[in-house]
Amino acid sequence: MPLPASAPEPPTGRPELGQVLVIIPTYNEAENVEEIVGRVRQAAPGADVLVIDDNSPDGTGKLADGLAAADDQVRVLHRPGKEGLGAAYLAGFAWALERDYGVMVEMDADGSHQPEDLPRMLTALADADLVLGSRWVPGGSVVNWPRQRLLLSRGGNTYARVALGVPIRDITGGYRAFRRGTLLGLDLDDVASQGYCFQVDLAWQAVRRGFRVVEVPITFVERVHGSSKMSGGIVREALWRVTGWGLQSRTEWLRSRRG
Ligand SMILES: Nc1nc2c(ncn2[C@@H]2O[C@H](COP(=O)(O)OP(=O)(O)O)[C@@H](O)[C@H]2O)c(=O)[nH]1
Ligand SMILES: [Mg+2]
Repeated sequence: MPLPASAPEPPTGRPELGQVLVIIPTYNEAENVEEIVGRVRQAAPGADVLVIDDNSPDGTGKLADGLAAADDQVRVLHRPGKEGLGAAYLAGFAWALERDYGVMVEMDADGSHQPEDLPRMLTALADADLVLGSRWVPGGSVVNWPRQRLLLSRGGNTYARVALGVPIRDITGGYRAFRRGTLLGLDLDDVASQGYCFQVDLAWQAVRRGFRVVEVPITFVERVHGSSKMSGGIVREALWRVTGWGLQSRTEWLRSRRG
C-alpha cells in the first residue's frame, strides 16, 4: 500500500520561514530607489519591502512614498535625520518584530546587492538561522571595485576572522537574511556600532549564541549612481571594536580554562 503523501519535515526542525520583509535603508538614493524596489518585487514577489529613509535631501523619501502608494507590499519608514546605517536597520528590525514577519532581509539600495540572489538566500535559510550573502566564498564575486577597496574588504575580513576566531569569510557584508527567532535572540539594545562594524557585531553575536550562520555566494556590484556613505571613521570603528572583542573573548576563554 502506498504511504500517504505528506509534506517533508523541515530538515532541522526549524519553523517555516513565514512572511519575508526586505529592509532597504536609503540616504540620497534618488537615482536608485525605484529600480531596486522594482527588482525586489520581481525577484521575490511574496516579500514585502520596507524603505527606511533618513530624510534624504535629494527627495528619496518622496520617491519611496510614490512606490508605496502604488503597491501595498511596499512601505516607508521616515526618520528625521541621518543617523547611520546601523540605527536605520535597528528601527527596521523593531518595525518588523512588532508585526508578523518571519524573515528580515538587509539590502542596500544602491544596486550592489542583487535582488535576484535573494531566492537562493531564502532557500538556505530554511536550514539556517542567519544567512550571509558572501563575496568571499567560492562562487561569490565583486564587480567593479578598485584594488584598494578589494584589499580593504579582504584584509578586514581576514583580520576579523583571525581576531574573533570565527570561520566566516565575509563578516562585513550587508546582504543578509535573519530569521525572526535569531533577531529575538540577539541583544539588539546593546548594538552601538555603525556600518561594517554593525554587520560584524550582529554576525559575531549570532555565532556566540549558537545560531547556525551560513554563507551563500553573491555577486556584489559596485554602485553606478550616487556615492558611498562609508567613511574612514566607520572603518576605524570596525578595526578597534573587532580588536577589543577578540581580546575580550580570548581573555574569557583563558579564564574559563584556569577556573
Ligand atoms: N537610512 C539610512 N541609510 C543609510 C545611511 N547611510 C548609508 N545608508 C544606506 O545604506 C546602504 C549602504 O550604504 P553605502 O553608502 O552604499 O555603503 P557602501 O556600499 O559600503 O559603500 C545604502 O542603501 C545607503 O543609502 C544612513 O545614515 N541612513
Ligand atoms: Mg554601496
